[in-house]
Amino acid sequence: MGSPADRKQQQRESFHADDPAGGPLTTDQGVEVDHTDDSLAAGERGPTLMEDFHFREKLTHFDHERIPERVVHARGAGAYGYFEPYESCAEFTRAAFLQDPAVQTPVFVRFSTVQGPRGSADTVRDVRGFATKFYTSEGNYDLVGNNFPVFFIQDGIKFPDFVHAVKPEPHNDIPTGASAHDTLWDFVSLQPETLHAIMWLMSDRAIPRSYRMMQGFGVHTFRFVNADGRGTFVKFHWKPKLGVHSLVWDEAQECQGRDPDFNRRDLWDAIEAGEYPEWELGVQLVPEEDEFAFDFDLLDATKIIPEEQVPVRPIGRMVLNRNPENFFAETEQVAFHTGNVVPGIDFTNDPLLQARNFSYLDTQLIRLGGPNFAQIPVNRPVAPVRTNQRDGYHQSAIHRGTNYFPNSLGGGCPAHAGVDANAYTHYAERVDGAKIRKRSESFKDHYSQPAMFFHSMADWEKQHIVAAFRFELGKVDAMTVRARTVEQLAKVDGGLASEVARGIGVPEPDGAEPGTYKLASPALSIESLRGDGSIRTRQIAVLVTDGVDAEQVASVREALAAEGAIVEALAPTDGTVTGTDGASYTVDRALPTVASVLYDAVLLPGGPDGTPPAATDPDALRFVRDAYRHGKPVGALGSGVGVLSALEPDGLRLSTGSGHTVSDRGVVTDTSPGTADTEFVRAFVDAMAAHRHWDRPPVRH
Ligand code: HDD
Repeated sequence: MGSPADRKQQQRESFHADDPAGGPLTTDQGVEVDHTDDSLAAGERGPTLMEDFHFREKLTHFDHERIPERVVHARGAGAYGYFEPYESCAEFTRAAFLQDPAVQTPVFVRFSTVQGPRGSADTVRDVRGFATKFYTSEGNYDLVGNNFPVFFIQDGIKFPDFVHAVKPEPHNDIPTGASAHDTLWDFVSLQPETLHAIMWLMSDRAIPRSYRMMQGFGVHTFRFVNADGRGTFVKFHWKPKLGVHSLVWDEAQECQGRDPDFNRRDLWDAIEAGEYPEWELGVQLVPEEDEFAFDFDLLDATKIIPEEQVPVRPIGRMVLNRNPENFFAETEQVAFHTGNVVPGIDFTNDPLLQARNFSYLDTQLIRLGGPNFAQIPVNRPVAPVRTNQRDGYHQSAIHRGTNYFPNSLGGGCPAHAGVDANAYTHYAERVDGAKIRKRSESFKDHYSQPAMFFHSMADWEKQHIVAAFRFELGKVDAMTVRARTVEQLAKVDGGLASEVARGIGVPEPDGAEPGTYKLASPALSIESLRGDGSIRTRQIAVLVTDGVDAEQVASVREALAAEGAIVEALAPTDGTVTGTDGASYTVDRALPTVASVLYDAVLLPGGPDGTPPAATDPDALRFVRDAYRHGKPVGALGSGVGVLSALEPDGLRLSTGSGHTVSDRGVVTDTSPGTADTEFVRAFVDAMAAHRHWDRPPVRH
């Protein structure tokens, strides 16, 4: 304790509401209660009495335990951690938390999906929120971003329209957590400014493997302001140390049933295990004089600045190392607001950002029930707060003294900060214009960047995008909407439009041209974002049964664990299996309680009697087939290799060298009996580092 990063933790601890002395149950008024299992009644079988104040208080409190969920981003998971800059950014910004590499700033981050309600599944196709609250020495700074760098609309006045369109349809509240329905695509087909974000939504970015493995973006162009008052345009990027990895659509859908908490659990477990997720903060900086140097408008949130044009400069790193102690108190009640800025960070006239600066404060008032939500522990700055704001619902402070400015009776306190102090000063941007309700012409190219995105994808990414469009539009009942969307896609890329059209029963567009923007931005492909190449925290399933070569399992398990992977032994039932040497081997989980979609790779050990241990168990066979179909690494040793013949209907043509390791498109085998050698382990680790193997026939995702 004592480092700047601990300040938030110390503050939180002062709010802990547990009674170390362990006294008896009481009412809210502190009256001790001896019995809470039966209500007070007139006779053993008689009616409940009104005077049972304990019953009434208990039920009343319970009835009020829920607050309105967020209108968007309702489902989320959060964690605390810290941020530290690599070096001083004083040249560009005076923000205190970006000055000194020795100073850590506490943070709270909440990741979320957008469309679904609080109880919806994690692995839906959706944007992910990536909101960071920096508890800086100069007050709270919120970077309320997403895992896409672009948004669906250009002006916040359209936000209610967009959200109404994507949310479940009003008559039947269907679908939950999904965009594959008529109203969203109706909106998209009529509103081409959505197309760039839609391309991201149809890509694998919309089904992240883990919150720990996705990028984050501030989306808007913001403004850094240095101590001399000089402004620099800035775009924020978070880059995960573990690289960017995604699920396969078929797998994501199954995951929704097998473990609706897949991403939430993954974040929680990693932090509990001390595998702290880490991101690098990068900035794209554009001098003010270059405001018009681009063929798009910097104020348009449907555009990126290609990294090849303005490189991302790493300025610091963030580590999440502490789970919340109470989901409701912290993750549910955290209140983000784009308007929470600190000296040195300012806005631009991006009309989406301007609207957000209104909306977030407004939403917290209804969601958290009044104007005092900044007093909730998770929202409290660690910087001192001195205001003349008073009273209101849920006021928890007992203010004393004067409550107005200027005053003499309170000694003039709180006084204005001095001019040379660290007060927030708004950037003195010159503004001159007629009042007008009109979109700037510079916002009107809606096709070049979606085309650039598509052209920047690897072939497998393009295939996934086509499949996603076919899936989504295939769920749309109105054929007019399907056809109109394809017409829009034709303006992005004729080939894409034709391929989608062929899958959804609408005519291929006439004379569709390939996209006009031929430039590619390789940095957009997941291929370029593999991280440090490690397999840390990847989950490997080892399928075991009685007769398994226990020594082999133990050695390979140790080797993989040394690489930071999490290895679990799965068997048809819980308990133990008996290994070849007669010793018992502990099972981590019973197969019926898990599924391949919850793991990153599967390993089939051998048994000396020639019987592949997994060969006879239908759950195990399904497990292996699913892993293979989803492009995951499959390893097999000794007689375990025999199980892979079950994959022949899925297109596997197994080439096994005798007695040495063969690695082919993520299938790693070694038929020799006995302990796995280092060559096998290395090949399996490499196959896992690649995450998925898209070149397997047939691809059905
Ligand atoms: Fe928003 C929540 C991100 C546009 C209005 N938004 C919310 C959250 C994230 C974002 C991550 C969840 C915060 C949390 O975890 O509590 N929103 C974005 C991004 C946008 C964006 C990256 C575009 C660049 N949002 C946007 C617009 C508006 C809103 C244009 C309204 C004009 N957003 C809200 C909101 C929410 C919200 C209604 C719901 C709950 C909340 O704010 O606290 O005010």
